Amino acid sequence: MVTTRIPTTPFSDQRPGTSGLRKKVTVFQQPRYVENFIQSIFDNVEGAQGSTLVIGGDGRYFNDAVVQIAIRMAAAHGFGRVLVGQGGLLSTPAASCVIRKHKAIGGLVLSASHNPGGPDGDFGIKFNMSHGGPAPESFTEAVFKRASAITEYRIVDAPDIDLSRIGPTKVGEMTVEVIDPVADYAELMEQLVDFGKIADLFRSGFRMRFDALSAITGPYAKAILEGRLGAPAGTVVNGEPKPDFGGHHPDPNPVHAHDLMELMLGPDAPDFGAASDGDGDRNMIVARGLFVTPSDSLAILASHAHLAPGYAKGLAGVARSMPTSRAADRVAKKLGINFFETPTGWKFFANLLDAGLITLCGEESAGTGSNHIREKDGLWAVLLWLNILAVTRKPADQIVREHWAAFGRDYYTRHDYEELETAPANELMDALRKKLPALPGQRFGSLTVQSCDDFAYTDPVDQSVTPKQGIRILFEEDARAVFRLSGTGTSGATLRVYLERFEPDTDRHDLPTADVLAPVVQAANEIAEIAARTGRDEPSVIT
Ligand code: VG1
Ligand code: CO
Repeated sequence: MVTTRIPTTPFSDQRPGTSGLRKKVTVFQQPRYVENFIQSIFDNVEGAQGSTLVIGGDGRYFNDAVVQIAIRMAAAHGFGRVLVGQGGLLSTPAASCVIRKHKAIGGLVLSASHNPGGPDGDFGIKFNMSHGGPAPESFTEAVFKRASAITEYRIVDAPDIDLSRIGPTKVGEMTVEVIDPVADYAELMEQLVDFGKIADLFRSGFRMRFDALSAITGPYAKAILEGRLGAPAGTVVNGEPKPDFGGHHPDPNPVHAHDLMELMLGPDAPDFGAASDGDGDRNMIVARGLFVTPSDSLAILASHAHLAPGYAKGLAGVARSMPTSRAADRVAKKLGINFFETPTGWKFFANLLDAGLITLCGEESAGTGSNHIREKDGLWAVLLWLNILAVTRKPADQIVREHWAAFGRDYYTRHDYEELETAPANELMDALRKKLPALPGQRFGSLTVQSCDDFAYTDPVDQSVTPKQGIRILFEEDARAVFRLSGTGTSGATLRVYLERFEPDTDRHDLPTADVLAPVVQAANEIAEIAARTGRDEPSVIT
């Protein structure tokens, strides 16, 4: 087999963001763009010779072409074996599971997650390390550095692999094994949650809808919920992964999963509703008549996890990303376990999980996970909820209300201002940063600023410091506003404003979220001068 060294010149925009490199498909389709980035990753993988590499993606447009390129480049780089999901598919959590189980050196996960797909949509490439989790900043920065100075990439001349057929094929010295994308993952789930009890629940007439949003989780949810747990056929809807996700945002939130929301808030709602995102690592949980915020879901899972076999011994600790509501903190305190607050992005949880400091972690953006892998895991969260419902036999909304009664309720919303021009968005953040020293004590409407800062994180395990991870403003009235710019968008800048207010009084747990948070929204808008600086009166998306 002939390895060819192809001369190339760098692209200046290959710096990975919150979760890998994400760009428009048309950007990735430029000649040498994919190859440059993959070579830059491989050049930073230590010990690649003879090792196992996992490759798979969420099936979006361009997935199949990039899988073939990656296989040919892996052979040229000296990997011994590639494990690739059938059809080039692997959900992000399944990729993490496969990397760990088969002791791979890492994995290429092809996805732009919740971003839209199709020829005019987005594509993405991320690298996961041997622990199964996203590469840390030190690695992604090294990749960027390499990509900025790359002069050649290596590739073998070989025909495309038939990805539809499970089994091994040789590409030069390297073996490519096409694997069932669901099997290893399903086996892991069975060790963590009580399949027998959940099957009993379905047998008792319990009904749910799982909306896969035409993305990767369809095959996983069908195999596990309908295949293994006996949920009636039709429980999983939009279960066929499509290259353009049927034209929708595969983002499981009340806005983009509106069909599910409508069903769950309507008169014919089943007992439980759930959805997942493009690459299967996010989850949305809806009780009958009640959307469960991801922040609440994390807290509820933390306080009930011991009901599932995988967590029966209790939790070592819980971590949440900084903008996630403080609901999980209260659970950790009550349980007397570790608690950590990390920057946005799953990569910051890996060290805590590896060191055994935490067992569960989550983000406000619908990501929840545990130490079973090193990624957030959409279907796992749904299964853990089902386990809890199966053991308690309580309706999901009752579980939520009882949680609020015990711990208080954190009203929570996020305002996203999408596709802003980059310069004014950066200026808004800079201006806000400059204001911080003068803010404490100032009053905005009915709220008074208690403290504020620009969040910097010191990793408790390796002591690495990550500055500028979002500006947080705490009000004396137990409210909080957080501002940060998205690191996953592909056009212009997206400003995310996270707003919350704590309400301990049970009599005030059934108020409309928008009403409770109106003063916080107003204060946040005023402090950051959002309308004046962005020219927007309204956010693009409110979740
Ligand atoms: C967003 C979310 C963040 C999440 C990241 C990747 O990042 O806010 O919580 O970890 O997406 O999720 P940002 O930088 O745009 O706010 V996924 O499911 O898109 O891989
Ligand atoms: Co995702």
